[in-house]
Amino acid sequence: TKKSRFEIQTLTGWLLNQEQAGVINAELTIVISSISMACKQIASLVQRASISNLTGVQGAVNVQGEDQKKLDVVSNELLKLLGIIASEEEDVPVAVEESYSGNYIVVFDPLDGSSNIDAAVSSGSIFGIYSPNDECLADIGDDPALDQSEQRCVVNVCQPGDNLLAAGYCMYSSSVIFVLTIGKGVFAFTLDPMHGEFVLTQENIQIPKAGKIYAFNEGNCQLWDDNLKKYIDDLKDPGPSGKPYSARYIGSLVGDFHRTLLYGGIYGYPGDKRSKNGKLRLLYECAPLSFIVEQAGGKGSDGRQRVLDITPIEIHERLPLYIGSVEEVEKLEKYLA
Ligand code: P6P
Repeated sequence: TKKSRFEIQTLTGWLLNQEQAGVINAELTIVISSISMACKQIASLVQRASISNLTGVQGAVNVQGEDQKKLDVVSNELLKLLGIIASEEEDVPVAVEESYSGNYIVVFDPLDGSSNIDAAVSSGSIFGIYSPNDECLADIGDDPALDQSEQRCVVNVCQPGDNLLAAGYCMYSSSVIFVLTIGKGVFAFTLDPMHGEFVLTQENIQIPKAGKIYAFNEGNCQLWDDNLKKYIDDLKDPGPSGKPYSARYIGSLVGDFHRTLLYGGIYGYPGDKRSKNGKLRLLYECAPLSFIVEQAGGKGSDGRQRVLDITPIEIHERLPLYIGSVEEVEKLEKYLA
């Protein structure tokens, strides 16, 4: 049924309701609202990339050794403007002084899947929000490379995903969708281009308990553990239902995750002989998405343990990730046990 325009709830309105209900405080409302503003700007840059010559590489290499795309750099700068620290595009956390002394730490991947933008395939920004974990300050590392304030940041940033206060992503696809959890369910807001506002389009998203879609890059299968190869082969066996699983993989984590969240199934980026911890980053990819999927009744695992139980040692550390419907992730874990 078509909602009257008075029933349509914007992200801003929804956040204010959560604040009035005491679920979040005014500062967290501002941080999330600011992130959504940055995502709107990134969305318009992504959608006009070919027009404004923002496709292609920046000519620099990030700490990951990856060619920074022009939009990676621009997106990172946009989010940093919000006084945010710990980004995939930064070697060490950028402690923007006023934000550090603030109450929240935001970790983010400013533009995941940016290599897809030149072909107009979905991409996305991923973020997680922590409060500074004061007891961490007691054991500040003594890495001479970091000055005192950065040391405090590094120690503060390395918290288990269970400490997340909020997490979300903005997917830049056929529509721009801001997905958010503040610990009480998962909500999706679609950008209405007519008004430039994110409007609530899905409440309390629940991932199906099972789903017959798997998203793995099978091009790497020669590098995989034999048990994992057996798991994937068994998905292809039609079995009594007469229907094998479907393979869907767009090579963009946010797009593959969002489809898994709504349709069910499993996304996996395994460790392999070349990179035992796989490719994805624990702090700003695996943990925020695992918080979201658990809030939607799903599961995020490294194949053996719950992602949200793991405390990062280093901010860019990688982790194998298997995430999606509980039954699908648990089935995989049995093969890897
Ligand atoms: P591969 C994009 O570079 C990314 O970080 C994720 O968005 C995506 O799921 C994965 O890497 C794709 O990696 O090795 O399959 O091309």
